[in-house]
Amino acid sequence: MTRGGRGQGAVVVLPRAGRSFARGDEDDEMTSALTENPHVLAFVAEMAKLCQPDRIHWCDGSEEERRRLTAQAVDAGVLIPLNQKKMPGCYLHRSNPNDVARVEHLTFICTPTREEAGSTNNWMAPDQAYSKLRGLFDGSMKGRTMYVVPYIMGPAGSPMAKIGIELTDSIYVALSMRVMTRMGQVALDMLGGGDDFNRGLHSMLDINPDRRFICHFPQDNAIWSCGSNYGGNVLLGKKCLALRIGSYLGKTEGWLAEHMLILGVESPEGQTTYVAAAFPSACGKTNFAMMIPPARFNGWRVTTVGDDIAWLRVGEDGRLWAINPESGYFGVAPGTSALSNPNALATVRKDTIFTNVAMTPDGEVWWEGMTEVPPPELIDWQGRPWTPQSGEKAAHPNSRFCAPMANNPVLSKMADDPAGVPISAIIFGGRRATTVPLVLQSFHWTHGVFLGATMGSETTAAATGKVGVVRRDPMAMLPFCGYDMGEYLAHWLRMRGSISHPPKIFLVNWFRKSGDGRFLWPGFGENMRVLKWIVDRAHVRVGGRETPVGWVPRQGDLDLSFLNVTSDDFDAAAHVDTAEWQVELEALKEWFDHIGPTLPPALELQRRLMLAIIQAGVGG
Ligand code: OXD
Ligand code: MN
Repeated sequence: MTRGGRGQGAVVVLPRAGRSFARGDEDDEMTSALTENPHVLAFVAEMAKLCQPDRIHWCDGSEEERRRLTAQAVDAGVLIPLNQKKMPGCYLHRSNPNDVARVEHLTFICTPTREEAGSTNNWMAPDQAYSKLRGLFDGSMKGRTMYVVPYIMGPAGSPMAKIGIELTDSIYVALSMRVMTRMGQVALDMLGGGDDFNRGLHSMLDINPDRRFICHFPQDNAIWSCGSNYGGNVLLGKKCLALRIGSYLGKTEGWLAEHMLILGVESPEGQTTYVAAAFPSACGKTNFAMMIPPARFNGWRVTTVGDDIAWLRVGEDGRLWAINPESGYFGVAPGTSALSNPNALATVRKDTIFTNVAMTPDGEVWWEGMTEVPPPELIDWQGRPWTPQSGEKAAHPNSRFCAPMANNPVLSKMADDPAGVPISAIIFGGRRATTVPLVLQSFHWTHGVFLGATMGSETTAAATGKVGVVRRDPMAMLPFCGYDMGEYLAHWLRMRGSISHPPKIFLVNWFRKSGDGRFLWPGFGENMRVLKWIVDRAHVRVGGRETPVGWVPRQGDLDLSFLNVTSDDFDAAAHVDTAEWQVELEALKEWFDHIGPTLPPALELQRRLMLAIIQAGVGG
């Protein structure tokens, strides 16, 4: 391999005779790379030798490159231009109908031993995974371009940021990574000559579920993904690096990679309090992160730092500081409306790549829940004519928007700050029809970790045939923890030792129902009322009532003015029913047994303590 000076025709000649690769013009035989970093060049050369692409394109992340790749994607039918007058820079991608979501059953943590991956992950031995996938990658990019996508997770120059290089044969991935990450030359500049970067390899192959594998090698800081072109499986910076590999790095380096939004709550006096919140996938994280407070909260503002992922480190001041490693939103489209999230609608009006939404005759987008009355005719997510009488969904239920965070009207001015923001409160949220009150504050860190470790959502009849079965999703990390779950919870407990000013921890549940099946709480912007109590508790300036399972607000503690909720409904939403909690705490034994022998004893003791207190009839 040879190379010249950067910007002066740097050349990378790969072992295949006569092949050399470049920035810009892919047909040029002798062209330049964007870096002299020998580790990066060796990685690209080795993977190109395996995958045998016809061309290699080094992404520089420029606007000019975006325009050129977009035009190529349109020519190739990968992107469909939307109405450029009404939605400038917006495009629609239709995925293969067999490839519309993350595939947890095909996602593997490839640690040397099964125990390191733990009882909640699929495991494959690294040698076996590499050899199986090497067979699939062999020659997989013949006739295709390999895009070299250097990217930063986190603001450029942040001590909390990490660098990745994703090699992919998907132009959709290259363009989406430019939205979701700080991509291109900026990442290579930050890396310099270093070797500390995530090595990601992705090939769509023939988009066949039989050849679909998402493999993580935490010890190698590597990800190999094949057979899919769906965001969560292939935008390797997101779930794969920022959460699965990130959580492993966090354990070994003493920080936390979490499935959490980050928002700022600005008071009328100008004080901003930062909050991180974990909710399971598709439970309204993006809506919460962009919330518009109700009219009653004149002068209050919520600003978004991130909508999906938080990296948290202890600062020199002993507080927990968070960055959002992403620079865009890969949000679920259905249900996003002027009522649920006007800021998201504004965000996706330009420079957005939509996947599997429906298209109006005028070249705009539509999805279920966007408007109360659907348009009379549409092209559905599979490109077929659709009318409300079709009897099928126009947009796929997991259709997505991929939009730059810079478009968000309520983007926090701290979203790009390399230092991150100090977190005063952590919220865990599940979807529970019973038992879990509207909001609960933990007594202390260990109790808070317990609440996070046991959060869950009830399955619905439609999904499983069994109502009321709780799927536990600790810290909303069940599909995203890159190592053993018990060790992960132990890491959370250990972190307390280095946080001298820990955030307060809360559990919320917007989904509690009355005996006759009504939601007791309106949700959406009204969640601001709960958020304000949380912020006030974090600053120790509002009251609450102690119950055996945590602190809850009393009627007067939460601002309920101009709210269409009866005081009976509020009481029912906030109620701690000790009989229900007894059942809950007893049922948790099974979940803890499932986590296995690495479950921290402190969490089992916490369970027994709460149970003993309830059985003794104390409080309630
Ligand atoms: C998810 C997502 O599945 O953010 O959690 O896409
Ligand atoms: Mn998510």
